[in-house]
Amino acid sequence: MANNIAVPDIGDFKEVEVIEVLVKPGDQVNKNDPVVTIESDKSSVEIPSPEAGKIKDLKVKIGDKVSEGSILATIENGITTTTPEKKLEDKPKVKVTSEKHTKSNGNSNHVKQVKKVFAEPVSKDDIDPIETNEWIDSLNSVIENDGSSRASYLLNKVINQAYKSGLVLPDTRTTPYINTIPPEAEEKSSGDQNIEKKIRAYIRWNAATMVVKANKKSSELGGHIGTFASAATLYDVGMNHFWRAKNNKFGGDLVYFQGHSAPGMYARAFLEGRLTSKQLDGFRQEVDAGGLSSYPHPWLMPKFWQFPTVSMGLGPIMAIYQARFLKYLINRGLVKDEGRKIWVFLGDGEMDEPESLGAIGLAAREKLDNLIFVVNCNLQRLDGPVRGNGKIIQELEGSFRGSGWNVIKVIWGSYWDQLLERDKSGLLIRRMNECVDGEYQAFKAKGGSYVREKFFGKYTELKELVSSMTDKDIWRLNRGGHDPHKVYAAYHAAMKNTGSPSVILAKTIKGYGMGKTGESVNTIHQQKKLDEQDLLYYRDRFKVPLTDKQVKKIEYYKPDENSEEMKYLKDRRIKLGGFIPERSSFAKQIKTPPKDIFEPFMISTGEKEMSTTMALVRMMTAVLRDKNVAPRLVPIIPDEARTFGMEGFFQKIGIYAHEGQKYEPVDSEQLSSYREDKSGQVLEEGINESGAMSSWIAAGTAYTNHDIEMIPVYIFYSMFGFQRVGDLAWAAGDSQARGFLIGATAGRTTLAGEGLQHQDGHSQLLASNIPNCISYDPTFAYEMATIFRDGLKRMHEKKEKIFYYITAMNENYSHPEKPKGCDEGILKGMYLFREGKNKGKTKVQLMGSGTILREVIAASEILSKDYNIDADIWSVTSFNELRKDGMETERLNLLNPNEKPKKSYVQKCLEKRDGPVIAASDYARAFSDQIRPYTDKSFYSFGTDGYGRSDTRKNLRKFFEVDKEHIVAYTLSALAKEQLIGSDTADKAIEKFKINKDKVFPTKL
Ligand SMILES: Cc1ncc(C[n+]2csc(CCOP(=O)(O)OP(=O)(O)O)c2C)c(N)n1
Ligand SMILES: [Mg+2]
Repeated sequence: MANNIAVPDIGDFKEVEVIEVLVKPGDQVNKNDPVVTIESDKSSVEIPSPEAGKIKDLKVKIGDKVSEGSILATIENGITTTTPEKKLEDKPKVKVTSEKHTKSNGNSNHVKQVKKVFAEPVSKDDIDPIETNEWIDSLNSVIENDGSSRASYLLNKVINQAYKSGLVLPDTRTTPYINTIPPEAEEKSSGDQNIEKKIRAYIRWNAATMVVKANKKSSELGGHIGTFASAATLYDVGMNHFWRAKNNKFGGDLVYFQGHSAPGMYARAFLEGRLTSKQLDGFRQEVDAGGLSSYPHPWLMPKFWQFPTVSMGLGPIMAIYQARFLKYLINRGLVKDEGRKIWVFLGDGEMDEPESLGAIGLAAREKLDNLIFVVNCNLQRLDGPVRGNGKIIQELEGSFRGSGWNVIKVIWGSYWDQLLERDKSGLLIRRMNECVDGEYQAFKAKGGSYVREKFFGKYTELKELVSSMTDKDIWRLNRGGHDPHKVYAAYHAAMKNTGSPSVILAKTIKGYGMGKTGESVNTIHQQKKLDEQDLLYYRDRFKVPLTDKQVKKIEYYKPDENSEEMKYLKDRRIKLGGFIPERSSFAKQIKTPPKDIFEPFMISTGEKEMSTTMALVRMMTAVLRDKNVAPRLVPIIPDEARTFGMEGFFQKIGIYAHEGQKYEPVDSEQLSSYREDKSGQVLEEGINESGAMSSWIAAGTAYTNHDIEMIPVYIFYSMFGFQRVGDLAWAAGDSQARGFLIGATAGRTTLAGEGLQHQDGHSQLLASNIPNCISYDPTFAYEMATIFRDGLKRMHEKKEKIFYYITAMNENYSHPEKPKGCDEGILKGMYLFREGKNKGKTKVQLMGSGTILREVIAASEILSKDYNIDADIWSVTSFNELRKDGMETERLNLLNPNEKPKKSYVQKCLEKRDGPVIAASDYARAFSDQIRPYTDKSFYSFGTDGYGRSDTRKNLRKFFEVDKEHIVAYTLSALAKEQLIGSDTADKAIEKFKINKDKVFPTKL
């Protein structure tokens, strides 16, 4: 028996056109296979078959109008429901993730049994200290007898009861200013501390000397010494014990190194034998081959660095989305879950960047337990203290705990343990709590007696506590971030934490070990010189086995290959799978989808109007039918799917949600219902361009970080693209990310009715500044299709180191058939769209890009009809690409004065053509002006310089003088100036079109 396939609930839409029929009688279809595509004036959506079976009859053809309930086809061997009311049940049951959940908010640290509660000092607010102690004793006894979980449970119960009784509870965002992990709960390292100490000393030495040496060569060169000096232990413990490299058995942990600690990474790679002393000598001298890049730049050292981090704040947000993307790949079944971690090293000053903290909520919400932040809290940034009057560690603890992170504070080193143990009154912790960072900084710059007086000296009991210690002993009281035991325990706890991301807040000293010249002083950040005395001090401080003579010659130190240090260092890395950092890719290419997928876009749309955005979305839908490409496509949208007509993707491929969908969506009856799924494909980022861009970078670099080629397509309001996230786009270029950025609603007059903050007249210019960004501003669907397919081929099949920026518009118009032989021109940046064929008439070359090409075409018709002017019309798909070709050709010619000059592509196109060039776009004039030098013809640019404003498209084009009337008038004026026609004709046209000569130039309005 045959059943009907009918149009389900499609919301408010009626009489929607069928634009594709995807089945024919006799076809065998599976449930959910698309049957037809329908398109409203904004979006297209596929209608899936509600059951498996054989198509019997087709009831519609292309061009038919359908509404809810219209019969599309009949199908045999199944039961059809015309409305997808059972859809929710049809779907695989939403699985609530089985990710093990532990309490967050700082309660989830994997520490062993906590044995004691630290005492509090007697307070004047305590009206009954005996009673207070009874409570504390009770707690201690529960911890001892029943364990920490039971103690937490009881406390939570008591707190909840207190809330119910209406008590105002103390702010618990922060914990006391002591280590999160008590000494008795620390996991001990199995490493040989003596050897590790020596290795660390050599790395410190080499990192400092490479900076000093570079600076000796030229004061323009140098680098940073103080930062790595403060972070050396944090890195070394990771390198010796935790970070697993990528190899054929394991995908590798990903480590984001703090940008200006790069010398430390080079210094280690030198000991590992991966870099030579000659290469170290070339630090920051990158112009000739063999030098080392100033900071982590994959573009400059593509086999070494993985992540560009030195623009502060980008590392943390990119890393969060990296961790999220790894979970996405796992949940979509594209990579194995191997327990890989993403480690991120950050400065405490860097945490002031809004981007640094901006996405920590997402990390907690998505339960990114594969993510570990290490914030090096040396209390200083470039100019001075990060929080002189406060405590950065406490502040960050509050922010991260409040967001649901697992916070591990590593404040005090082991030498403090016994003091804390002996501090029965709690006064030491009180003193630790009350000192501010400005004081802590000074304590480490001014010596042991200063600390005795200013820190311990405040309370007699504390002075007493350290009375048997010498000033040297007091000076030796170390900070947590310099104590390998404490760091090891923290890393270990972070590695074991599940259900939430972890942050380690490690207290260190900037310029550690540099003595009076550097340690903890405000000027250390920029110190790149060390004189002989400083170097001798540094050598002695870390016991580097170099003679005075060697120190004076600023030699590197590398122990004998057979030394225990070298064997140990290499052995550790072998055990951890290889070296870090290292950048490689074993990803397979993706075969470009066949041309016929794009054929529907090469023919005229006839009367039917659509926008280039709709055309692109249809292309993506078509590509999703290609089995090779479909799983690799990553559509990324910042809360604008409906704006761009992409809501059809919700049902088709689902929205990624790590916990699936725990609710029945309000629109569950509808075809484009909001479907979240654990294996969903769309990254719906919400109103969050920086996050969306970070997702795009993660997906665009999956070929190296996860050895799988992905095709991210990020669609956004073009105004909120490069202008908003320009620095991330720059980092994407550096990272060699591959994929498409789609600036939708582009153009200053195309996005009508929105206004100054929305109308983009310069994103193309911003894109043009990124060297490996290929950008296009197409007008017609066939141009978009040609560009999109070529992009897929160049990036994902040929693996070129480029990414694409394509502007798309929301203006609906009909699209012509693709003219013959224009593929090359479309891709190079311009082609002859239509030739003026009236021999003998005055000639002009009209150029247009994006939507303004249509004004140009209309202008050419007026010019021909009313003024007998014959225009050749050039569709310029990329002024940016034309300029690149022009620059290169010009340079080549200037370098070869004896040779016959080569011709730029613009010149080749125009040389046999007559008349001046009139170029117009929906962008600032500088966009089309870019090609002015590459033709010897007179050249006039028109564009949309100035702030946008809300109005109709027609009025906006008039205002910016890019409508057909202005193009006609300006063309006539230009021809008059060239003395090709009389100036009266131009003047009369200005009058005829009512062009106000007194109007102020738009940039001034
Ligand atoms: C976006 C950005 N702004 C400014 C800088 C310049 N800069 C480099 S390091 C630095 C200070 C860093 O302090 P912190 O984050 O505390 O790192 P530390 O060196 O103390 O570990 C500044 C301002 C930069 N690299 N990026
Ligand atoms: Mg700092």
